[in-house]
Amino acid sequence: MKDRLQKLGEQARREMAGAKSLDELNEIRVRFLGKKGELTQILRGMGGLSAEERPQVGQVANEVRAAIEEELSARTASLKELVKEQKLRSEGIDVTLPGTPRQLGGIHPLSAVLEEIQDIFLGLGYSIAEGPEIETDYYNFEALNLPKDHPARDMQDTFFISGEILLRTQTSPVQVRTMEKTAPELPVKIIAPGKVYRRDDDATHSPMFNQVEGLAVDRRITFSDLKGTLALFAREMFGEKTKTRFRPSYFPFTEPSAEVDVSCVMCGGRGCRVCSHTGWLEILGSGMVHPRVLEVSGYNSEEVTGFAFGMGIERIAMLKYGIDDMRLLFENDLRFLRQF
Ligand code: 2NM
Repeated sequence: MKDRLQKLGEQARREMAGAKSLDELNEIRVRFLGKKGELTQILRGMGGLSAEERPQVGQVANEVRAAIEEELSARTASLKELVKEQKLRSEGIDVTLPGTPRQLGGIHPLSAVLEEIQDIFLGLGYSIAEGPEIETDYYNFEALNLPKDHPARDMQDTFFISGEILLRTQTSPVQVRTMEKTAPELPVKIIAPGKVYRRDDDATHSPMFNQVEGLAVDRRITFSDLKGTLALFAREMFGEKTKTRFRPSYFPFTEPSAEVDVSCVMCGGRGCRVCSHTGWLEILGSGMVHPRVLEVSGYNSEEVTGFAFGMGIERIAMLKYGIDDMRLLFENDLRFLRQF
């Protein structure tokens, strides 16, 4: 019996040492040490032994059990270590692998042009002013020297919400609101960027577009200040060689008024398709603020003068980048946008 026990112990330890996994090890443990295990079976048979033999066999059985258990815990520890190592290896990060490329977005050409315009005027000491897109008839028209039924209202076909409420057709109402708030303090030097709305829709007109209007009000502001400011703007925006040309025009809120052209950005003034072979491109409207506009905004037009101008951002972007259809700027077609 002692012999059988010893052989059993050796066999159990050999099998345990060869176990390839914790599951297999557990299966071996059950087979040898479990309730129905072989060691237990032998111990049950001890009833038939003599009183002399029993303690001796019992001692051997305990030694065999202890030896098996020792091997079991040693093998359990080494298998756990193995599992941990495998896990670490499979979850490890190879820092030498190339990264996942990310799609980078870009600045929309309209935003790029708007930011450029803002930077130029911020550099000249102007502040940025904003106001509501839903306006009153008063701020959009009346305060700008456009009384009801004035024929010049036809210049901007307007979206009315009700008799007195409308979508602003220009950002000039922001200028009036700012002057009202500032008067009688001086100076006022602001640009007003933002969306405006007109009932227009073709390749060069959209019912919604973006404008930047500028305003400088102080004592002794002259038309020379207007010309110098806008000539500088044109050079910074379109390049050092850009020439400017001022043509007489009409706006109800300025007197005198002038349209400003720049030498063609495409051909440099020699004449091409973009400038209709004139060598010039119209970029903005401007003028000296009408005394009536200054008065309703809280200034004494005998002491205070000012100049103002307005331009469409989409038009500037189209000229700068050679875009022939304004709608491309609003369609979010990546094949178009990726070109900038
Ligand atoms: C333009 C052209 C000329 C303009 C006038 C004013 C205000 F409020 F001071 F009267 N703001 N903007 C103005 C003048 C706008 O856009 C083509």
